Amino acid sequence: MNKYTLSSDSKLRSKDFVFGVATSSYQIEGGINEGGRTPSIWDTFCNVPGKVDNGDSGEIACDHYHLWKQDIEMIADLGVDAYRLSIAWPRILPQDGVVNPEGLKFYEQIIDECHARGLKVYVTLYHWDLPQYLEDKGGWLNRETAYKFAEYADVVSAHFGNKIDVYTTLNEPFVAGFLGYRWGEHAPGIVGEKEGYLASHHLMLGHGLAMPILRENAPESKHGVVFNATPSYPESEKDQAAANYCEAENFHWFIDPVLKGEYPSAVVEKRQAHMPMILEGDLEIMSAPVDYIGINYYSRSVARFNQHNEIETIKPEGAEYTYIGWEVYPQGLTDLLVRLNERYDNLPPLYITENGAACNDELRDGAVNDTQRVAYFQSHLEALDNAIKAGVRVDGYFAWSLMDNFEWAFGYKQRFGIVHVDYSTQQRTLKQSAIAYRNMLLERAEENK
Ligand code: IFM
Repeated sequence: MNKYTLSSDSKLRSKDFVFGVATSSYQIEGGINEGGRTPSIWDTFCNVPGKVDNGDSGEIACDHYHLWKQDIEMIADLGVDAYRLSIAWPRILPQDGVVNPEGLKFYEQIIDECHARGLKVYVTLYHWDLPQYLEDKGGWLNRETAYKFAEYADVVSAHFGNKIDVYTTLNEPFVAGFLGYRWGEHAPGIVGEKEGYLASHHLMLGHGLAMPILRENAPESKHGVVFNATPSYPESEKDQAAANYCEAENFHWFIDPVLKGEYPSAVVEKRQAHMPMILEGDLEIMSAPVDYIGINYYSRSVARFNQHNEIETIKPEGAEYTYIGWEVYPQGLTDLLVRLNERYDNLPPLYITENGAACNDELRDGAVNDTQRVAYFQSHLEALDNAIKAGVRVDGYFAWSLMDNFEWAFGYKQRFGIVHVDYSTQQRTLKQSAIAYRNMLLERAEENK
Protein backbone atom coordinates (compact mmCIF):
# COMPACT_ATOMS: atom_id res chain seq x y z
CA MET A 1 0.00 0.00 0.00
CA ASN A 2 1.43 3.35 -1.07
CA LYS A 3 -0.89 5.56 0.88
CA TYR A 4 -3.28 5.32 3.82
CA THR A 5 -6.76 5.95 2.54
CA LEU A 6 -9.26 8.10 4.35
CA SER A 7 -12.95 7.72 3.52
CA SER A 8 -14.49 10.63 1.61
CA ASP A 9 -16.33 11.78 4.75
CA SER A 10 -13.38 11.17 7.10
CA LYS A 11 -12.94 13.85 9.76
CA LEU A 12 -9.21 13.33 9.49
CA ARG A 13 -9.24 15.09 6.11
CA SER A 14 -9.83 18.44 7.78
CA LYS A 15 -6.84 20.79 7.70
CA ASP A 16 -7.45 21.50 11.38
CA PHE A 17 -6.82 17.90 12.37
CA VAL A 18 -3.17 17.64 13.48
CA PHE A 19 -1.00 14.82 12.15
CA GLY A 20 2.40 14.32 13.68
CA VAL A 21 5.20 12.00 14.69
CA ALA A 22 6.53 11.46 18.21
CA THR A 23 9.79 10.63 19.99
CA SER A 24 11.27 11.02 23.46
CA SER A 25 14.60 12.34 24.71
CA TYR A 26 16.23 9.24 26.21
CA GLN A 27 15.05 7.03 23.37
CA ILE A 28 16.70 9.03 20.58
CA GLU A 29 19.21 11.60 21.83
CA GLY A 30 22.35 9.83 22.98
CA GLY A 31 25.00 12.41 23.95
CA ILE A 32 24.42 11.46 27.57
CA ASN A 33 27.65 13.06 28.75
CA GLU A 34 27.49 16.09 26.49
CA GLY A 35 26.19 19.62 26.85
CA GLY A 36 26.33 19.52 30.64
CA ARG A 37 23.80 16.68 31.03
CA THR A 38 24.13 14.53 34.13
CA PRO A 39 22.83 10.94 34.54
CA SER A 40 19.17 10.06 34.66
CA ILE A 41 17.68 6.99 36.29
CA TRP A 42 17.75 5.29 32.89
CA ASP A 43 21.53 5.64 32.59
CA THR A 44 21.84 3.98 35.98
CA PHE A 45 19.29 1.27 35.23
CA CYS A 46 20.90 0.34 31.90
CA ASN A 47 24.15 -0.30 33.75
CA VAL A 48 22.54 -2.98 35.91
CA PRO A 49 23.18 -6.33 34.22
CA GLY A 50 20.04 -8.12 33.08
CA LYS A 51 17.72 -5.11 33.21
CA VAL A 52 17.75 -4.26 29.50
CA ASP A 53 17.84 -6.82 26.66
CA ASN A 54 21.26 -7.30 25.20
CA GLY A 55 22.77 -4.83 27.68
CA ASP A 56 21.59 -1.95 25.46
CA SER A 57 21.43 1.64 26.67
CA GLY A 58 20.59 5.14 25.45
CA GLU A 59 24.24 6.15 25.40
CA ILE A 60 24.23 6.74 21.64
CA ALA A 61 20.67 5.82 20.63
CA CYS A 62 19.87 7.58 17.30
CA ASP A 63 22.56 10.18 17.94
CA HIS A 64 19.85 12.79 17.59
CA TYR A 65 21.91 15.02 19.87
CA HIS A 66 24.15 15.58 16.85
CA LEU A 67 21.78 14.76 13.99
CA TRP A 68 18.79 16.81 15.16
CA LYS A 69 18.86 19.16 12.18
CA GLN A 70 18.69 16.48 9.53
CA ASP A 71 16.04 14.67 11.60
CA ILE A 72 13.83 17.75 11.65
CA GLU A 73 14.29 18.17 7.92
CA MET A 74 13.14 14.56 7.54
CA ILE A 75 10.09 15.22 9.75
CA ALA A 76 9.15 18.26 7.70
CA ASP A 77 9.56 16.27 4.48
CA LEU A 78 6.98 13.79 5.74
CA GLY A 79 4.43 16.60 5.49
CA VAL A 80 3.24 16.33 9.10
CA ASP A 81 1.84 19.30 10.98
CA ALA A 82 3.58 18.72 14.29
CA TYR A 83 6.47 17.08 16.10
CA ARG A 84 6.05 15.67 19.61
CA LEU A 85 9.32 15.44 21.55
CA SER A 86 10.39 15.41 25.17
CA ILE A 87 12.93 17.38 27.15
CA ALA A 88 15.54 15.60 29.25
CA TRP A 89 15.23 17.00 32.78
CA PRO A 90 18.93 16.37 33.61
CA ARG A 91 19.97 18.47 30.58
CA ILE A 92 18.05 21.45 31.96
CA LEU A 93 18.82 21.00 35.66
CA PRO A 94 21.99 18.89 35.83
CA GLN A 95 22.21 19.56 39.54
CA ASP A 96 19.50 20.42 42.00
CA GLY A 97 18.65 24.10 41.49
CA VAL A 98 21.29 24.71 38.81
CA VAL A 99 19.97 25.71 35.37
CA ASN A 100 22.10 24.68 32.38
CA PRO A 101 21.90 27.26 29.55
CA GLU A 102 23.42 24.76 27.10
CA GLY A 103 20.56 22.36 27.75
CA LEU A 104 17.98 25.06 27.09
CA LYS A 105 19.84 26.05 23.93
CA PHE A 106 19.81 22.49 22.61
CA TYR A 107 16.02 22.41 22.69
CA GLU A 108 15.66 26.01 21.59
CA GLN A 109 17.43 25.31 18.30
CA ILE A 110 15.18 22.29 17.74
CA ILE A 111 12.04 24.30 18.43
CA ASP A 112 13.21 27.16 16.19
CA GLU A 113 14.07 24.76 13.38
CA CYS A 114 10.63 23.13 13.67
CA HIS A 115 8.90 26.49 13.51
CA ALA A 116 11.05 27.59 10.58
CA ARG A 117 9.82 24.49 8.77
CA GLY A 118 6.20 25.10 9.67
CA LEU A 119 5.93 22.40 12.33
CA LYS A 120 4.06 22.91 15.59
CA VAL A 121 5.94 21.73 18.65
CA TYR A 122 4.43 19.47 21.32
CA VAL A 123 6.78 19.15 24.27
CA THR A 124 6.58 16.59 27.05
CA LEU A 125 8.40 17.60 30.21
CA TYR A 126 8.69 14.14 31.74
CA HIS A 127 9.13 11.07 29.58
CA TRP A 128 10.80 9.06 32.37
CA ASP A 129 14.36 10.42 32.51
CA LEU A 130 14.36 11.58 36.13
CA PRO A 131 17.70 13.09 37.24
CA GLN A 132 19.62 10.48 39.22
CA TYR A 133 20.35 13.05 41.97
CA LEU A 134 16.60 13.13 42.70
CA GLU A 135 16.35 9.34 42.72
CA ASP A 136 19.16 9.35 45.26
CA LYS A 137 16.76 11.22 47.53
CA GLY A 138 13.92 8.74 46.94
CA GLY A 139 12.78 9.69 43.44
CA TRP A 140 9.01 9.61 42.99
CA LEU A 141 8.63 7.93 46.40
CA ASN A 142 9.65 11.25 47.88
CA ARG A 143 6.84 13.81 47.87
CA GLU A 144 9.46 16.51 47.39
CA THR A 145 10.05 15.26 43.82
CA ALA A 146 6.59 16.52 42.83
CA TYR A 147 7.70 20.02 43.93
CA LYS A 148 11.02 19.58 42.11
CA PHE A 149 9.04 18.74 38.98
CA ALA A 150 7.05 21.95 39.34
CA GLU A 151 10.34 23.89 39.64
CA TYR A 152 11.62 22.23 36.47
CA ALA A 153 8.34 23.03 34.67
CA ASP A 154 8.81 26.62 35.77
CA VAL A 155 12.36 26.82 34.38
CA VAL A 156 11.33 25.39 30.99
CA SER A 157 8.12 27.37 30.58
CA ALA A 158 9.66 30.64 31.86
CA HIS A 159 12.34 30.25 29.21
CA PHE A 160 10.22 29.10 26.26
CA GLY A 161 6.83 30.59 27.14
CA ASN A 162 4.35 30.48 24.27
CA LYS A 163 7.06 29.30 21.90
CA ILE A 164 6.16 25.74 22.81
CA ASP A 165 2.77 25.26 21.19
CA VAL A 166 1.58 22.43 23.40
CA TYR A 167 3.00 21.42 26.77
CA THR A 168 2.56 17.97 28.28
CA THR A 169 3.47 17.51 31.91
CA LEU A 170 3.88 13.71 32.04
CA ASN A 171 3.96 10.89 29.56
CA GLU A 172 2.23 7.71 30.80
CA PRO A 173 2.36 8.05 34.60
CA PHE A 174 1.16 4.42 34.69
CA VAL A 175 4.45 3.27 33.20
CA ALA A 176 6.63 5.65 35.23
CA GLY A 177 4.82 4.77 38.46
CA PHE A 178 3.95 1.09 38.09
CA LEU A 179 6.68 -0.30 35.84
CA GLY A 180 9.30 1.82 37.60
CA TYR A 181 8.28 1.54 41.26
CA ARG A 182 5.83 -1.36 41.54
CA TRP A 183 7.00 -4.08 39.19
CA GLY A 184 10.62 -2.98 38.73
CA GLU A 185 10.72 -3.56 34.98
CA HIS A 186 11.71 0.03 34.26
CA ALA A 187 14.05 2.47 35.97
CA PRO A 188 14.62 2.78 38.85
CA GLY A 189 13.67 -0.92 39.18
CA ILE A 190 11.81 -0.79 42.49
CA VAL A 191 9.37 -3.57 43.39
CA GLY A 192 6.55 -3.03 45.87
CA GLU A 193 2.79 -2.50 45.85
CA LYS A 194 2.85 0.44 48.24
CA GLU A 195 5.73 1.99 46.33
CA GLY A 196 3.88 1.80 43.01
CA TYR A 197 0.85 3.66 44.36
CA LEU A 198 2.93 6.20 46.23
CA ALA A 199 5.08 7.00 43.20
CA SER A 200 2.03 7.37 40.97
CA HIS A 201 0.35 9.69 43.49
CA HIS A 202 3.43 11.90 43.55
CA LEU A 203 3.66 11.88 39.75
CA MET A 204 0.08 13.11 39.45
CA LEU A 205 0.68 15.63 42.21
CA GLY A 206 3.66 16.93 40.23
CA HIS A 207 1.41 17.25 37.20
CA GLY A 208 -1.14 19.25 39.19
CA LEU A 209 1.48 21.52 40.76
CA ALA A 210 2.95 22.28 37.33
CA MET A 211 -0.34 23.18 35.64
CA PRO A 212 -0.86 26.72 37.05
CA ILE A 213 2.83 27.50 36.51
CA LEU A 214 2.64 26.49 32.86
CA ARG A 215 -0.50 28.56 32.37
CA GLU A 216 1.12 31.59 33.95
CA ASN A 217 4.33 31.33 31.92
CA ALA A 218 2.75 30.28 28.62
CA PRO A 219 -0.79 31.64 28.58
CA GLU A 220 -1.26 31.10 24.84
CA SER A 221 0.00 27.53 24.74
CA LYS A 222 -2.12 24.47 25.46
CA HIS A 223 -1.45 22.39 28.55
CA GLY A 224 -2.30 18.81 29.41
CA VAL A 225 -1.08 15.33 30.24
CA VAL A 226 -0.69 12.06 28.35
CA PHE A 227 -1.97 8.65 29.50
CA ASN A 228 -1.53 5.20 28.06
CA ALA A 229 -4.90 3.52 28.09
CA THR A 230 -5.62 -0.13 27.37
CA PRO A 231 -9.30 -1.03 27.12
CA SER A 232 -10.09 -4.36 28.75
CA TYR A 233 -12.48 -7.02 27.52
CA PRO A 234 -13.82 -10.03 29.41
CA GLU A 235 -12.82 -13.48 28.17
CA SER A 236 -16.43 -14.53 28.73
CA GLU A 237 -19.53 -12.94 30.22
CA LYS A 238 -18.67 -14.04 33.76
CA ASP A 239 -15.42 -12.07 33.56
CA GLN A 240 -16.90 -8.62 32.98
CA ALA A 241 -16.00 -7.49 36.52
CA ALA A 242 -12.39 -8.57 35.94
CA ALA A 243 -12.20 -6.43 32.79
CA ASN A 244 -13.79 -3.48 34.58
CA TYR A 245 -11.28 -3.73 37.39
CA CYS A 246 -8.33 -3.81 34.96
CA GLU A 247 -9.48 -0.53 33.44
CA ALA A 248 -9.98 0.98 36.89
CA GLU A 249 -6.48 0.10 38.04
CA ASN A 250 -4.61 0.69 34.82
CA PHE A 251 -6.04 3.97 33.69
CA HIS A 252 -8.97 5.28 35.74
CA TRP A 253 -6.55 5.38 38.68
CA PHE A 254 -4.53 7.93 36.75
CA ILE A 255 -7.21 9.86 34.83
CA ASP A 256 -9.92 10.10 37.50
CA PRO A 257 -7.92 12.40 39.80
CA VAL A 258 -7.52 14.84 36.90
CA LEU A 259 -11.06 14.75 35.55
CA LYS A 260 -13.07 13.77 38.64
CA GLY A 261 -10.87 14.94 41.50
CA GLU A 262 -11.02 11.49 43.12
CA TYR A 263 -9.47 8.02 42.92
CA PRO A 264 -11.68 5.18 41.63
CA SER A 265 -13.36 3.47 44.60
CA ALA A 266 -12.84 -0.04 43.16
CA VAL A 267 -9.07 0.40 43.41
CA VAL A 268 -9.14 2.19 46.76
CA GLU A 269 -11.11 -0.74 48.23
CA LYS A 270 -9.13 -3.57 46.69
CA ARG A 271 -5.72 -2.03 47.36
CA GLN A 272 -6.58 -0.51 50.72
CA ALA A 273 -3.39 -1.79 52.33
CA HIS A 274 -1.28 -0.09 49.67
CA MET A 275 -2.92 3.30 49.41
CA PRO A 276 -0.56 6.29 49.47
CA MET A 277 -0.72 9.11 51.97
CA ILE A 278 -3.04 11.64 50.36
CA LEU A 279 -2.84 15.03 52.01
CA GLU A 280 -5.75 17.39 52.16
CA GLY A 281 -5.85 19.44 49.00
CA ASP A 282 -3.86 16.96 46.88
CA LEU A 283 -6.81 15.93 44.74
CA GLU A 284 -7.78 19.54 44.22
CA ILE A 285 -4.27 20.27 42.96
CA MET A 286 -4.32 17.21 40.71
CA SER A 287 -7.65 18.18 39.17
CA ALA A 288 -6.50 21.55 37.82
CA PRO A 289 -8.30 22.03 34.48
CA VAL A 290 -6.44 20.73 31.43
CA ASP A 291 -6.82 21.89 27.82
CA TYR A 292 -6.49 18.39 26.41
CA ILE A 293 -5.73 14.81 27.32
CA GLY A 294 -3.31 12.76 25.25
CA ILE A 295 -4.06 9.09 24.78
CA ASN A 296 -1.44 6.53 23.79
CA TYR A 297 -3.07 3.45 22.33
CA TYR A 298 -1.37 0.25 21.21
CA SER A 299 -3.54 -2.73 22.08
CA ARG A 300 -6.28 -4.12 24.35
CA SER A 301 -6.20 -6.57 27.23
CA VAL A 302 -8.44 -9.58 27.80
CA ALA A 303 -9.18 -10.40 31.42
CA ARG A 304 -10.72 -13.27 33.37
CA PHE A 305 -11.01 -14.72 36.86
CA ASN A 306 -8.77 -17.74 37.33
CA GLN A 307 -9.59 -20.78 39.48
CA HIS A 308 -8.55 -18.89 42.63
CA ASN A 309 -10.89 -16.06 41.64
CA GLU A 310 -7.93 -13.81 40.96
CA ILE A 311 -7.85 -11.51 37.96
CA GLU A 312 -5.46 -12.45 35.18
CA THR A 313 -5.01 -11.34 31.61
CA ILE A 314 -4.70 -13.74 28.70
CA LYS A 315 -3.56 -13.63 25.10
CA PRO A 316 -6.45 -14.65 22.88
CA GLU A 317 -5.60 -17.53 20.54
CA GLY A 318 -5.83 -16.93 16.83
CA ALA A 319 -5.44 -13.16 17.18
CA GLU A 320 -2.83 -11.19 15.23
CA TYR A 321 0.23 -10.09 17.21
CA THR A 322 3.13 -7.76 16.45
CA TYR A 323 6.77 -8.74 16.97
CA ILE A 324 6.74 -7.34 20.52
CA GLY A 325 3.80 -9.66 21.29
CA TRP A 326 0.99 -7.09 21.45
CA GLU A 327 -2.34 -7.97 19.90
CA VAL A 328 -3.44 -5.92 16.89
CA TYR A 329 -6.91 -4.75 17.87
CA PRO A 330 -8.04 -1.54 16.14
CA GLN A 331 -11.61 -1.79 17.44
CA GLY A 332 -10.06 -1.23 20.88
CA LEU A 333 -9.19 2.34 19.88
CA THR A 334 -12.78 3.14 18.92
CA ASP A 335 -14.12 1.47 22.06
CA LEU A 336 -11.60 3.18 24.31
CA LEU A 337 -12.42 6.65 23.01
CA VAL A 338 -16.16 6.05 23.22
CA ARG A 339 -15.79 4.69 26.78
CA LEU A 340 -13.78 7.75 27.84
CA ASN A 341 -16.40 10.02 26.35
CA GLU A 342 -19.12 8.22 28.29
CA ARG A 343 -17.21 8.10 31.58
CA TYR A 344 -16.24 11.78 31.89
CA ASP A 345 -18.77 14.60 31.55
CA ASN A 346 -15.99 17.13 31.31
CA LEU A 347 -13.70 15.28 28.88
CA PRO A 348 -11.48 17.88 27.17
CA PRO A 349 -10.45 17.46 23.52
CA LEU A 350 -8.25 14.42 23.03
CA TYR A 351 -5.15 13.78 20.97
CA ILE A 352 -3.89 10.34 20.07
CA THR A 353 -0.36 11.16 21.16
CA GLU A 354 1.03 7.71 20.33
CA ASN A 355 -0.05 4.78 18.20
CA GLY A 356 2.14 2.31 16.37
CA ALA A 357 3.59 -1.17 16.09
CA ALA A 358 6.93 -2.89 16.64
CA CYS A 359 7.52 -5.27 13.73
CA ASN A 360 10.28 -7.56 12.60
CA ASP A 361 11.53 -5.18 9.92
CA GLU A 362 14.14 -6.02 7.33
CA LEU A 363 16.09 -3.49 5.34
CA ARG A 364 16.50 -4.97 1.87
CA ASP A 365 17.97 -3.16 -1.13
CA GLY A 366 17.53 0.14 0.65
CA ALA A 367 13.84 -0.39 1.46
CA VAL A 368 11.72 -1.69 4.33
CA ASN A 369 8.43 -3.17 3.24
CA ASP A 370 6.75 -3.18 6.65
CA THR A 371 3.38 -4.51 5.53
CA GLN A 372 2.12 -5.33 9.02
CA ARG A 373 2.80 -1.81 10.27
CA VAL A 374 1.20 -0.27 7.17
CA ALA A 375 -1.95 -2.34 7.76
CA TYR A 376 -1.82 -1.42 11.46
CA PHE A 377 -1.84 2.32 10.74
CA GLN A 378 -4.55 2.01 8.12
CA SER A 379 -6.88 0.10 10.44
CA HIS A 380 -6.19 2.38 13.41
CA LEU A 381 -6.82 5.54 11.42
CA GLU A 382 -10.17 4.06 10.41
CA ALA A 383 -10.89 3.12 14.03
CA LEU A 384 -10.09 6.67 15.11
CA ASP A 385 -12.35 8.12 12.45
CA ASN A 386 -15.17 5.85 13.66
CA ALA A 387 -14.77 7.19 17.20
CA ILE A 388 -14.91 10.77 15.95
CA LYS A 389 -18.03 9.95 13.95
CA ALA A 390 -19.52 8.46 17.12
CA GLY A 391 -19.15 11.87 18.76
CA VAL A 392 -15.72 11.86 20.44
CA ARG A 393 -13.66 15.00 19.94
CA VAL A 394 -10.14 14.10 18.86
CA ASP A 395 -7.96 16.89 17.48
CA GLY A 396 -4.85 15.06 16.36
CA TYR A 397 -2.90 11.86 15.83
CA PHE A 398 0.83 11.16 16.30
CA ALA A 399 2.54 8.07 14.95
CA TRP A 400 4.87 6.34 17.38
CA SER A 401 7.56 6.62 16.48
CA LEU A 402 9.32 8.86 14.01
CA MET A 403 12.23 6.43 13.92
CA ASP A 404 13.45 3.20 15.48
CA ASN A 405 14.89 3.94 18.90
CA PHE A 406 15.75 2.65 22.37
CA GLU A 407 12.66 0.70 23.37
CA TRP A 408 13.34 0.75 27.13
CA ALA A 409 13.78 -2.72 28.68
CA PHE A 410 13.57 -4.25 25.17
CA GLY A 411 16.60 -2.28 23.99
CA TYR A 412 17.05 -1.83 20.22
CA LYS A 413 15.56 -5.17 19.17
CA GLN A 414 12.04 -3.78 19.06
CA ARG A 415 11.62 -1.26 16.26
CA PHE A 416 8.64 1.10 16.43
CA GLY A 417 9.88 3.59 13.84
CA ILE A 418 8.24 4.52 10.57
CA VAL A 419 11.83 5.38 9.65
CA HIS A 420 14.44 2.65 9.88
CA VAL A 421 17.67 3.41 11.74
CA ASP A 422 20.86 1.51 11.02
CA TYR A 423 22.53 1.87 14.40
CA SER A 424 26.00 1.15 13.04
CA THR A 425 25.92 4.02 10.52
CA GLN A 426 23.01 6.14 11.84
CA GLN A 427 21.56 5.98 8.33
CA ARG A 428 17.82 6.76 8.28
CA THR A 429 15.59 5.05 5.67
CA LEU A 430 11.90 5.78 5.24
CA LYS A 431 9.93 2.55 5.64
CA GLN A 432 6.85 1.90 3.53
CA SER A 433 4.74 3.02 6.53
CA ALA A 434 6.40 6.46 6.41
CA ILE A 435 5.96 6.72 2.65
CA ALA A 436 2.26 5.85 3.01
CA TYR A 437 1.93 8.53 5.74
CA ARG A 438 3.65 11.13 3.57
CA ASN A 439 1.49 10.30 0.54
CA MET A 440 -1.71 10.53 2.57
CA LEU A 441 -0.61 13.89 3.97
CA LEU A 442 0.37 15.18 0.53
CA GLU A 443 -3.05 14.29 -0.79
CA ARG A 444 -4.74 15.97 2.16
CA ALA A 445 -2.65 19.11 1.64
CA GLU A 446 -3.70 19.21 -2.02
CA GLU A 447 -7.36 18.90 -1.05
CA ASN A 448 -7.11 21.62 1.54
CA LYS A 449 -5.32 24.11 -0.70
O1 IFM B 1 8.38 3.52 23.32
C1 IFM B 1 7.28 3.70 24.17
C2 IFM B 1 7.12 5.15 24.54
O2 IFM B 1 8.26 5.65 25.15
C3 IFM B 1 5.96 5.33 25.48
N1 IFM B 1 4.78 4.69 24.98
C4 IFM B 1 4.88 3.34 24.50
C5 IFM B 1 6.01 3.22 23.51
C6 IFM B 1 6.11 1.77 23.00
O3 IFM B 1 6.37 0.91 24.07
